[in-house]
Amino acid sequence: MPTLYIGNRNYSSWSLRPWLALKWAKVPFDEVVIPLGGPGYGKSQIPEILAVSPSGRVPALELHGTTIWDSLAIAEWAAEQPNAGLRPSDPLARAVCRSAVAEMHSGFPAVRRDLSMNLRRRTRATGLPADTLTDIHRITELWSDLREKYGGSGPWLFGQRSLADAFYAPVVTRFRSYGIDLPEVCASYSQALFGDPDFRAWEAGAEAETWTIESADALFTEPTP
Ligand SMILES: N[C@@H](CCC(=O)N[C@@H](CS)C(=O)NCC(=O)O)C(=O)O
Repeated sequence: MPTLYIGNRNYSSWSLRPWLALKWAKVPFDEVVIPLGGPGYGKSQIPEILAVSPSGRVPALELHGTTIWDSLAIAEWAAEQPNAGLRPSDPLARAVCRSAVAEMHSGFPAVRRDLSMNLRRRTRATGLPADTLTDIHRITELWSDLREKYGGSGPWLFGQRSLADAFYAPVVTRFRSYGIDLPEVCASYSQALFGDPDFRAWEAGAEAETWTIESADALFTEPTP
């Protein structure tokens, strides 16, 4: 059975993505949580992670003695398993789905910087910089566009659950954590994730964790003057 090494459920957005993809693809796997935030954190030098992931980052999936060490590679592997159903069947829709996933995997640096995933957190972020607002606008435009063009058969971006939903799941939770006002179509899309049984299992795990990362919890604790 494969083993997925992940960071804390409350904070590790890159871990949540392939974890959901594996669950949604119905791939059985063991999981090991390696807490982030201690010595070496932020420098890819956490010794417990280096012992299982050559990049010094989680997630990593160990499979028959081989390691897959990136969220997208693991999610792609999950999508390739029989009957995974994580990609639209139409080739053009599939290419659009890949574009959405790629844009998330390589983009939105300001949202990642300012709205760090923190599942337990509920606040209202004020005074966000222009580049963060630009990222938020692009994400809501993308979700609205996908829902309108491809979402007809269900509540997800491409109707049925896909890799795109796994990749944007942490962003859905960030908008809730930081009280970002969303257009109706995006608010309603978010409910699909909040009601998903696999996501809820992850969330329950995050709520049960007692580790904290001070730098993440400190975001927006002071009201902006
Ligand atoms: N591009 C990588 C990014 C993985 C990543 O940044 N993981 C974070 C946790 S969410 C990590 O391992 N950080 C350890 C550190 O910063 O030292 C992926 O997509 O898997």
